[in-house]
Amino acid sequence: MVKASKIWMDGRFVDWADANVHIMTHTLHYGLGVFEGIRCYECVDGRSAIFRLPEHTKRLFASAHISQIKIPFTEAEISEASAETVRVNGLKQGYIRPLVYLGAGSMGVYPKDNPVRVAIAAWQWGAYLGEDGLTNGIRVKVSSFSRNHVNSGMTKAKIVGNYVNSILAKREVIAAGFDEALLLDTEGFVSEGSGENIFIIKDGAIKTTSLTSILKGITRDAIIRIAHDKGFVVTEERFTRDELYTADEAFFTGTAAEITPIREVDGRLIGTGKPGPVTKAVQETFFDAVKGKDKSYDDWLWYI
Ligand code: PPE
Repeated sequence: MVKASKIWMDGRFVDWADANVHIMTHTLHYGLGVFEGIRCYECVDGRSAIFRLPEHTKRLFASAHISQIKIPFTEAEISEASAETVRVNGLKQGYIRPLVYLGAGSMGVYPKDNPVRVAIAAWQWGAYLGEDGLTNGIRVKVSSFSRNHVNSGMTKAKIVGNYVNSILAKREVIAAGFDEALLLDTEGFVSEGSGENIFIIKDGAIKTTSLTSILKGITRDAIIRIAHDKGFVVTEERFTRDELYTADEAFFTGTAAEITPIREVDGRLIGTGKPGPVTKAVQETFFDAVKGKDKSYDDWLWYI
């Protein structure tokens, strides 16, 4: 990670080196906190734009609502602070990480009087699954760990502790020589990657998983709109791992992962084993959109 110089903490900027928390921070012990991941891109006209900032802020507040955490700032304040964090660090492009957590106070799982604290960091972050992955696709393995059951982890909330599930899966598949993990839900249907939603293409039709056990990805939503604009039919429904094995194309979507083609799953090539035409078309439009090149998606950009 390339360090930036300042981090926003509870309403003011502090130096990167001083952005510390007390060891009795409740979230550190028990995992109840919520966060976002947002990208800022350098546009073709030289300006910088944050991709779908209000939607990310809204999801942060929804995650907090699910977690019964009251954020002591308004959505407008958090959006503005996110933009300001990019500005003060002089970043043309980068990744923004708002984090809401429970500070030191009560111990034990019941956070009786713990203060709600908010931090926003931003840093340079390249291709999450590698430049080669973006271009040529990645090798994926279905993890032996299931995605959190919908009644144990709240999968619509981007809760800190939910990511234990993702880390277990990711470590397992990296150790087995793969690039990314795919998790199935507790009934055995395809759910999502450790930090990505998934799409498959078969005979020109696009399918993505329904909103059951997944995070409602903002990139997923963007791809659905882009695909519709290109005249594709997109269905949202559960599918099985063998439907994925026999797809013509597949790709992951996520803020960090952007649009990453999947070239192999569990040792089986997807289609030709190279990114297919539909994947390449939506990926290209996505990058044109985030960089302000395709003006039909300008409503997604928050210029700073
Ligand atoms: N599912 C999960 C579990 C997930 O964490 C993400 C984002 C997505 C789907 C895609 O959501 P969206 O970014 O709104 O399209 N994962 C974030 C964290 C990655 C990390 O390693 O940190 C991200 O992409 O920013």
